[in-house]
Amino acid sequence: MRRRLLPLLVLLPIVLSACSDELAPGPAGPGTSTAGDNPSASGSGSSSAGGPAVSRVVVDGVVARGLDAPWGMTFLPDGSALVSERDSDQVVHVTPDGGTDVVGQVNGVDGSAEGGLLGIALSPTYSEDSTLFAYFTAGAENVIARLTYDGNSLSDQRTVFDGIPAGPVHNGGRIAFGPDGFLYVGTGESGQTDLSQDRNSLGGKILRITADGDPAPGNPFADSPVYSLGHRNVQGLAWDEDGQLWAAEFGQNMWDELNRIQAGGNYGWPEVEGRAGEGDYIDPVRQWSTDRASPSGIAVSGGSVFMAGLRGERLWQIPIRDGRSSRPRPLLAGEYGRLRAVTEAPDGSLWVMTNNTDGRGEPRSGDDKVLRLTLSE
Ligand SMILES: [Ca+2]
Repeated sequence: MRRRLLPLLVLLPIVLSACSDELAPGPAGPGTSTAGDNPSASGSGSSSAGGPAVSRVVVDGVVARGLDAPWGMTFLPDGSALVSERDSDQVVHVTPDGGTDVVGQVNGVDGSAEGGLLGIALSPTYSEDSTLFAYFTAGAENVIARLTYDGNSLSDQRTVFDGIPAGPVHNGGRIAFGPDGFLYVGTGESGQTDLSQDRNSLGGKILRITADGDPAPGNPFADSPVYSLGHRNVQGLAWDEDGQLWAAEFGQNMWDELNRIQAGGNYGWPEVEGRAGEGDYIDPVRQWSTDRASPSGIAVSGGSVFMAGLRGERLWQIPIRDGRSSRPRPLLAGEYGRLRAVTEAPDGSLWVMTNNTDGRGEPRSGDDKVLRLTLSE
């Protein structure tokens, strides 16, 4: 079993607080100066878009308990889910009635701090190919492997994509299949900020690839997996009902971002953080001070983006309509601690994963948990 870097974090809180996205909120931490739960709207694409389609969000219970630093989640057709554990390298099958069974381990995971076994995504043609994709840190790089999940256990692991820069921080890690059937990958700049504007680096990007790891046809730059650039650390990817991709990323010490992604778009990092109003870079649709969000996973459901916050310890609901957003609303604030991911279940409920056992939170009884939320108008 690999050792985590908790002792290092304890010894070096000041150094790491300047570069880590995922630290729990603390006194005099960065980004604590803004007032209230009033995230800033950007100048364009963010005016009132009417009332939220979903106005009632209710915690309908705890689906699962006892997970160890869970990170990624993907649903099976039967309404159960697979969950990845960052530090144990295990994949856990979670059933709606509370069952948790380890179905296997991903081989070759070698990461420290924010690295490890990160995002997982079921093939959109799972019923035919029984395939699961996993993004993980393998030493100096992050890679994507495909594995067979036959309903009981994992096997036949094969790396299909590699060379994504890795580090103790900013590993990105979310993977998700888009409505076009291609795999989208949120990466981080691994602490090397100059990678984000370098089109030849895979760091600080959103990538779009085939299931075999090739650049997807129609990508904005010839023979490149790069779909958008100028990102810092993308861990949230989701599509709305119009097929528009939304992405969340961590800011450094000022502004976390929710972006509406355009192919070939440049989102500014490290030249700008948050809304800049400079024509060369696409501004975020919404931004938050980092202590109010530090966003990891996102989902779109019922006309809203839902965004899980680590340091912010809340789930943000951002109503969207026709690509525009209206005033975000904080949910679950402080009630369950750090939140790592949110995913829409086949039955329309939202499963929200806590993240208090990753060495940076304060585990509560039963942590980490998967919560089930129901939405209604
Ligand atoms: Ca930006």
